[in-house]
Amino acid sequence: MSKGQWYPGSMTRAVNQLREDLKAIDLVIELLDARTPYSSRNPVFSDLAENKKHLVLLHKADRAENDSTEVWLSHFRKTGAEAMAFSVHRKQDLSRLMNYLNKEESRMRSGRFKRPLRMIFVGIPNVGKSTLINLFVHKAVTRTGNRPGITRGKQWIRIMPGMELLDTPGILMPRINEVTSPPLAVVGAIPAGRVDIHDAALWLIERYLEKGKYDLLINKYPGLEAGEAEQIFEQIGLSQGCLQSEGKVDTERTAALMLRDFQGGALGRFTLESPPRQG
Ligand SMILES: Nc1nc2c(ncn2[C@@H]2O[C@H](COP(=O)(O)OP(=O)(O)OP(=O)(O)O)[C@@H](O)[C@H]2O)c(=O)[nH]1
Ligand SMILES: [Mg+2]
Repeated sequence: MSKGQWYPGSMTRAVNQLREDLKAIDLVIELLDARTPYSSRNPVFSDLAENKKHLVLLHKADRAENDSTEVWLSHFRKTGAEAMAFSVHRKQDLSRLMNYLNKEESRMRSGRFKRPLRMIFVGIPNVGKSTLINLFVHKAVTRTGNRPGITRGKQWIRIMPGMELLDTPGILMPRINEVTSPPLAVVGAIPAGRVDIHDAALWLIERYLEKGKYDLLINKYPGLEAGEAEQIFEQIGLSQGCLQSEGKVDTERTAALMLRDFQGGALGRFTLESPPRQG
């Protein structure tokens, strides 16, 4: 098995679990990382969520570039999906989401079944599922008891009258291949042990060069001179003191530092991929 693959067993288990959970769900809120919407999407999921009301949230939008997020939103809307940018750090995003949920809730109320709108957050690791659930838990009116038909141990959180959220997120494994693994490693969606983080860090430097945003790297790592990605990487290792005992640059430590800096926002707002061109 190549370094980047997930264990197929856990993937199958996760998918089966999600299929079970979805039976009770009216609205699926799919979280994608706004910096890498393509790679943070799992195509298996689209099949599972067929026939369900479905909202795409481009999450952590405070870390992505606004104009790129707009391009991604219109891309999703062209494919017929409902999509919204979101950040837990922006009050107006929460209001927009609440407005959307209220509309859905009143549709349920006036519909045939007259029951609460039930929803779930789904997404790949580290995309922000728990943070969003917690945000709603704080707003929650009550925690409701277990309901039949749902895996034992799970609870519905009544976040508003007529609106219930499953307290356990749907976890999707990202699909990992040559295209998706660098951005997924950069945003922290796959554990360092499963990818070559040196490759991911070089890939990241290339993206900054390609977009003419080298100044964002210099901001964080002063004194960097121009060069190829590998040379820049070496300079970062040297200047940040990521060295082995013989004074050589410690590749693993340098790469880990860069990914940490990116994930912590120290390398600025940056979108890692663009939507496929429409023909
Ligand atoms: N900048 C930014 N960071 C966020 C946002 N939402 C969540 N995060 C951060 O993203 C990291 C991961 O969030 P979690 O909520 O733990 O993600 P998760 O999807 O539950 O992750 P797993 O449980 O590993 O699957 C945390 O450090 C959060 O603080 C956001 O809107 N903006
Ligand atoms: Mg979580």
